[in-house]
Amino acid sequence: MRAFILAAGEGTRMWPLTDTRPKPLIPLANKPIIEHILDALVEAGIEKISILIGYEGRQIAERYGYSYKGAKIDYVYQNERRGTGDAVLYASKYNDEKFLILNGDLYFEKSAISDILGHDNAVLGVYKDNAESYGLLIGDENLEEIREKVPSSSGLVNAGVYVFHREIFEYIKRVELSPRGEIEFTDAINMFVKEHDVKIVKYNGLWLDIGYPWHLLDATKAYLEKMKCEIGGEVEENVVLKGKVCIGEGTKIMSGTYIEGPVLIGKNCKIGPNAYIRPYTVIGDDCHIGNSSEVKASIIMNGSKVPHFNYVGDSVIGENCNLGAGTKVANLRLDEKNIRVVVKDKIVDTGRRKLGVIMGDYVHTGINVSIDVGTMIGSYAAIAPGAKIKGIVSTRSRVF
Ligand code: TTP
Repeated sequence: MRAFILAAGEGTRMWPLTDTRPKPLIPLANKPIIEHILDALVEAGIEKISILIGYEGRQIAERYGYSYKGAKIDYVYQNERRGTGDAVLYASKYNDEKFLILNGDLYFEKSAISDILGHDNAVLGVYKDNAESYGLLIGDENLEEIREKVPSSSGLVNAGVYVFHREIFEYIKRVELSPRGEIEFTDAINMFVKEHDVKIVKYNGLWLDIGYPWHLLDATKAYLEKMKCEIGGEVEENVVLKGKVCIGEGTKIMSGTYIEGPVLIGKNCKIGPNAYIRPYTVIGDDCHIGNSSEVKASIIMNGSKVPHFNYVGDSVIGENCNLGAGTKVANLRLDEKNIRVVVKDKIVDTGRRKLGVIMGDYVHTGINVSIDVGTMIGSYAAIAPGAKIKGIVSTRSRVF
């Protein structure tokens, strides 16, 4: 069966991490989200993969080319972003009878694919205690309706993985624009279920969706808990590694460093001397965490440096950033209330008491910069020594 991956969204809520890359290329545990999907597809025996690309889509095509671990890949360009239904309709150019359709911004295991493949028309469902921000699957064995954002609900929700016969395209063509002005795939499914059986396939494995940047921290935590581990690299004397600590080839962990797993460290990094890395941290390739720097439950992407006397907690640091000596990140409000941030001009409660900074790529801070809770810093920003920053720092800006 052909897999059709929807990877053309703009991921605006993920700013600043989507400043420089499409959302499917954001790394989860040092591997782009879409690569986890490609791996699951190949492991489940899928041989034809089509990827719908749009925003910054060239990066996806350049990275994966025309084959991946034996599967053939091709790309379709979505000219205009008109909604998920419109996105799925681009698959109609292929002659296949049936399609496996997947959102390109989710993490799931191979069993999600193998569970659903045998069906004719089916939607994958995953259980959520708090289902109100998802599409609730109404029905028992057969789907009766996907109901969006039902307050105080729990149950199986739409996991963004579907199998549909090509007849679904006719239903998408009949969908009217939703209140937010988009052609919604779920509207087409709700019409389709009135005339066809659509199975609800329950999936019990790990399923992680990432809508806002801080969801990447939650997804990382869940992923690291299940991760299997290898220690490559070089570990000097007087290093303490507690619990599950995965270390990539060419990485050097220097004396006096204390690491509490689960922690994942990529290739060719320099850690220490005397660094402290706390649970649920992921460090990419070619990073440096230096003397007296502490990193807690954070993601440090490829090529970034946290080199001297830094504290980074509950934060995402993009690629190729450099923190000046003594730059520190606050991750807890004094009143310990939930941290709220502005996303697309609206205040959003992150639901987290602890959140540090979300930093795009190529950000540089001078010495002793103080970054307040929930600060979002656009890519290529430069922050002068001693600055105190909070709120939103625009892409490419200079802060004095
Ligand atoms: P959404 O989460 O609705 O959109 P998005 O990823 O652009 O995020 P944001 O709201 O932050 O801007 O998309 C669900 C999936 O469908 C996701 O994998 C992206 C994909 N998609 C397309 O490929 N084309 C589209 O036109 C839309 C709306 C989504």
